[in-house]
Amino acid sequence: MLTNREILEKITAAQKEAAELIMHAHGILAEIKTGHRDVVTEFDRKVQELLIERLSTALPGAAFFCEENSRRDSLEAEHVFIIDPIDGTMNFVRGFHHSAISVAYMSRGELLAASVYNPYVQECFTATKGEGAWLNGRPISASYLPLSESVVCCGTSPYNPELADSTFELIKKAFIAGLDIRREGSAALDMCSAAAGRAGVYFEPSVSLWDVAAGMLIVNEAGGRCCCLDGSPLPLDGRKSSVVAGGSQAVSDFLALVKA
Ligand code: 2AM
Ligand code: CA
Repeated sequence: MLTNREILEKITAAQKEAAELIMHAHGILAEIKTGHRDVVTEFDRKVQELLIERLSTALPGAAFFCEENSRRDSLEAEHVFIIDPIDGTMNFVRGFHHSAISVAYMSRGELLAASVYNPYVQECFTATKGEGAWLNGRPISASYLPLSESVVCCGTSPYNPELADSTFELIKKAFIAGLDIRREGSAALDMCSAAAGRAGVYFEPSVSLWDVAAGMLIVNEAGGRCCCLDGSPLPLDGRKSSVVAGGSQAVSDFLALVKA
């Protein structure tokens, strides 16, 4: 049986191999999934296939819960990998160079190892349960600052434009209450910015489990807090949810702002 650290090593090795597909991608064609803002490319599928292949070899019989098509196994399996092969697909398609490969390992409903790798700047955010969170092997911690001294990362949940009014109202409130806002386009990397204390808070009104599963463990292990916009725990059963993550003071300030 592999330890959580050993599983993390298998994940990061597979991510770094798959990152070559992203870095050498050319002729990127976006195919529409649920709507014109929700797209996929052949590279999303190739990265996912490579990760499934490598991680199945590392942990035979493991289940997979992935963003792209085919694999949505049970999240209650003893060994399950939650994969977003390219988080920030629109950034990837448009050449913004801000996307990540996000992989979480969960066993019996508990997140135990996680890695988010941004190949453009070679930043690898990792965590194992109870052991801490790291950026390229160095420990990271969430911010201790209040919202008033925080940069706030936000997401706009582009696949749900019906949420736009409430989202932009909240973004305006956060801009006024905090230092400034950022909208960078990858939920997984926004979670890691919160874990590393770059952003005091990240929030988005609707995300999928594969967008944030790895980031959840990384934020928690960095001493931060993550929850839904109403303060309830983030679901791990595959439902979409809202998300708030960051340093505990800034998150509680932000939750008060949501209610105000
Ligand atoms: P993707 O790039 O893998 O598709 C952008 O707001 C971020 O949130 C990206 O990480 C994107 O993932 C994801 N995302 C955007 N809109 C979403 C929605 N309505 N529901 C779930 N995830 C969403
Ligand atoms: Ca995603």
